[in-house]
This record gives sequence, C-alpha cells and structure tokens, in this order.
Amino acid sequence: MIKIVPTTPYPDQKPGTSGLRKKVPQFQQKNYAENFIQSIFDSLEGFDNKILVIGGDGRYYNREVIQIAIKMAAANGFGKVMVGRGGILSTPAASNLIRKYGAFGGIILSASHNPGGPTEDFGIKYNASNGGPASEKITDAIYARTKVIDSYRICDDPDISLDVPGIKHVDEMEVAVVDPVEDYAALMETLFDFPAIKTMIQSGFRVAFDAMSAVTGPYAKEILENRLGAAKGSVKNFMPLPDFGGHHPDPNLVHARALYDEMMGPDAPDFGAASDGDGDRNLIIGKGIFVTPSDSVAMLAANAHLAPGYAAGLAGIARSMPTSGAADRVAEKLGIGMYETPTGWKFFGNLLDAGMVTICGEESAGTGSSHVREKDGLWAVLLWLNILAVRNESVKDIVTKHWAAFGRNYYSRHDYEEVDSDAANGLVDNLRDQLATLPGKKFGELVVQTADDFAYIDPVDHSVSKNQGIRILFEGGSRVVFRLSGTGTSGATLRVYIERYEPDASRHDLDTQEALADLIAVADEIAEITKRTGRLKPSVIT
Ligand code: VG1
Ligand code: CO
Repeated sequence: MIKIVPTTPYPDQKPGTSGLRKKVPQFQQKNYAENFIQSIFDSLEGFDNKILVIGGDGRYYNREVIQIAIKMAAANGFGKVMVGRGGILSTPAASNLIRKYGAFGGIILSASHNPGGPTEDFGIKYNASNGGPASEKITDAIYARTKVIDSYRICDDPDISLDVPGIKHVDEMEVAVVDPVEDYAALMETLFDFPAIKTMIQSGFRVAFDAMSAVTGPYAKEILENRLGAAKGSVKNFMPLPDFGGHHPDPNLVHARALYDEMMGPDAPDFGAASDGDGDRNLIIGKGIFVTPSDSVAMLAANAHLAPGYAAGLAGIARSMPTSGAADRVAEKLGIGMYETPTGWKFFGNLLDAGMVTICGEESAGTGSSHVREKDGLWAVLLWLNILAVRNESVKDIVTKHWAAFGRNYYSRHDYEEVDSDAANGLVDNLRDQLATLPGKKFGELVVQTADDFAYIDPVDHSVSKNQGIRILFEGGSRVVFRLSGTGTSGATLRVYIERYEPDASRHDLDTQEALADLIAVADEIAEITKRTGRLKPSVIT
C-alpha cells in the first residue's frame, strides 16, 4: 500500500561534484535519505511506468537505502526497477544498464573513493536517461526541492530479497534482480579484442589488479581471470566489503601502496591496476613505472584505434580543466576537437551525446569513452591491455616513446585534506582578489602570463558554469590550479594542481616533484597555503 509520509526539510542536501555525500550517521537521520530520493523524483517528469536502475558499491548502509529507494520508486509510479544482485552495481555498469534497457534513469548509491563503514561515508546520486550523472540544471532543482519538501511517497511492502536473481514485485511495480556483471562484461567484449589479450596472457604476461575490497572485485574476477585467463589470484581484494576492509578505496599511490610497491619490486608483474569504491576510477602501473592519470588519457587516446571498438578513430577528446594538457597534443596531432570542461563527469555528457568526443578523462584517475556516460575503471584497464597486446611492448616503452613524440607534461596534484573550511574559503577568496594584478608578475624565473577563475560555456546547450577553479598560467606553458573539493564530507579539501611541459627528451626522466619544485614553491607563495592552513605539506600527493 502507498503511504504519504509528512517530513521536514534538511538544509544541507546540496549535491556536490558527484551527488550527495555525507557521513552515514547523517544519512541515518529520520527521513534523510527519503527526503533526498523524493526530491530527485519531484525534480523529474515523465517517468510513469518507466524503468529505474538502482545499485551501489556495496558500502555500509547500501542495502537499507536500496530497499527504501525501491519502495519509493513503486510509490512514485515507476513501472519497473532493475537492481543488481546483492544491491551491487559499479557506477559504469549502472550507466550501461540505463542505456541498454532504455531506463528513465538510475540511482547510484556510493561515496566512490571515500571510506565506508558505520561512521564513514555514504552517497546518493541520480543519473539521467543517457546513463550519465544528472546535469547541474537537475541537481540544482533537486537541491531547491530538498529545501521545501514536506512529504514523501513510499510503499509499506516488506523488503525484497536482493540475493536471488529474478522478477519480484513491490505493490504493482516489477523488480528485476539482475546479475551485476553480465551486461557489463558483454559490453567490454564488443569493444576489445579479448582473444588477443588472452593470447598475450597465455604467453606469460602477468597482471595484478587490486579491487580494494570494493565493487570491481566481481567484475575483475569474471573478466580478467575467467574470460581472459589471468592466473587465479591476479585479482586481489576481490570481495566487496561494507567497510572496504577499513581502507580508503582510492586507487592512488598512497592508498594503493601495496600494488605500487609490488610493481616497483624485483618480481613485478607486467601490468598493475586498481579501481575505486564504485569502479569508475583506474590506477595504471607498468613494471617499474607509474602512469599518471593525465598521461594515461593521452596515451589511451593516441592508441585507441588499436582496439576494435575504436578502430574508426576518435571524434574528439575532452578533459577536465585541471587535467594536464598531454591529451591536447594528441588531439592536435590527430586533428580532432579538444574540449576543456569543469571537474566532474557530468560535464562530458553533452559532448558525448552530441558525438563531439569519444574519449574523456580527468586527472583524478578517471578515464572513459562514449560506451557509457561515466568514467570506467575496468574499461581503461582493458584498453591498456588491448594496446599492449597489439603493440607487444612494455608499458614503460609505450610511455617513454609517447613522451619522446609529444613531450612530457610533468604533473602532480597536492591535496590538503580536512582543512578548516573558513581558512580554505579565505585562501580561495584571496587568490580571486589577486587575479587582476598577477599577470606580468615575476616569481624567480617564472612570469605569470594570465590568471583567471575558470568558467565553462557548454558548447551544446550553452549553459554557463562559473567559479570552477583558479588558474595561474606562466609563460612557457607551466601552470598551477587551485580548487576546493566537492566530494569531501568533513572540513574542506584544497587541491593544488601543478604542471610543467618539457619537450626535451633528455629531460624526461626527472623526479616529478623535483621537476615541479619551483612551481610548488610559487603556489605556496601566491596562495599562502602554509600560512592560512597551518599545513607544512600536503596530506596526499598524486
Ligand atoms: C573528485 C575529482 C573529480 C571527480 C570526482 C568524482 O572531485 O577531483 O575529478 O570527477 O571526485 O569522482 P572533487 O570535487 O573532490 O575534486 V568519484 O570516483 O569520487 O565519483
Ligand atoms: Co568513483
């Protein structure tokens, strides 16, 4: 039976870079999840009798919110819900289901790379019928609705069993519990040359994949071990755990340190990779060489035509503004369009839908293509493997040859986590105040060419997104970028992105932090990071 339950608004349900993310206890407040889900439905039109896809990364509180979302979908008039078995769907797999089955949209429960558990993070985001994260127009409408919501609709049916695939019902609505992996794995087989990768692996090529006790475990096991023949045990930490084993499921050099150490060790496999909580990020490490995400986007774009799904070439490339310019050089050489967007995958959706770009990437270990409308960790792994199988060279060879051909963009991101919010906002305000006077200023050898607060005009729908990050560009092409994270759940996180272009191949094997040392010092001087945050060094360097 459908119930209409009175409720009162929460003031803090503004979606960030990728949906609403809060600590679990905040989500456990009375009606907190219900308010947000009803606000999503209230901001949409025309979903009567349509399909809604629901799934999450398996983190703590996932199953509870999935039951709520299913019963609310039934009470709001959806015709059918597709939910992954066990409540599991990686973010790219959910995007694929929405597209493949013509769903109206999807609700993805995840706080991505943030830790999980009873006192850690949870998140909810809405994806539209193209399979991609809701546009700012929709997220703004959802937020506006959360501020005035006074009731929500829910069926008072008992919980459905999520563990056995098949068709069930909640009130009049059908619920299909589906295998989370099958459709996704089938899509990957259409894009990549599985037989060629399999042959490479059979000839002794070794792979190590760290699923970080998060959602990609079942996907990686099925694809890498079962279908591609990687040795049992190649996929590590493959059981999705509600608390990710107490770790941050963030595939960077800090949190995926064990994999990094293995790949730098004497008996390193040929290829190492990891993904994050919800399966949309990727870390790529070759034997003895870490590939920065910005470089990875560029190298994947330069070689994508070697995989069957991209044999016809690329329509264009898009990258988020803080991502290095390495991909720009590839686009230039290929003679295709290059687009620079704000941070967050939602900004790629229009470009992909319009057929203007094929490959997109972010410096935060996000790479993807037009096959879905999310970044996709395993996709990036498989494209790398496909390229390695065709070129029959090591990751290191591919990387060094790429740098020799295009030049190297030394690149690093410094994160200052859980900084006092007022201090962080003050720092950004202070930077903004300096924008007009910075051009022409000299800092040692470095001369500021331009400085601005990045604004984006979407070339498809002409919507404008302002205040997307402070950019300081120096003569010669080096730059530092500052922005505050929109995915954290406590205090503020300051991200500083540092980049220098080096065309000279004899200078391509410097240590990254050393190659960027003067820019790092200038970033601190201009932004007064130490003075304002009290931090002597970043919490995470990627
Ligand atoms: C971060 C990354 C951004 C990414 C976003 C969501 O956002 O910088 O590139 O799109 O996370 O990724 P922010 O606002 O914290 O910098 V995920 O894998 O957390 O969904
Ligand atoms: Co993620």
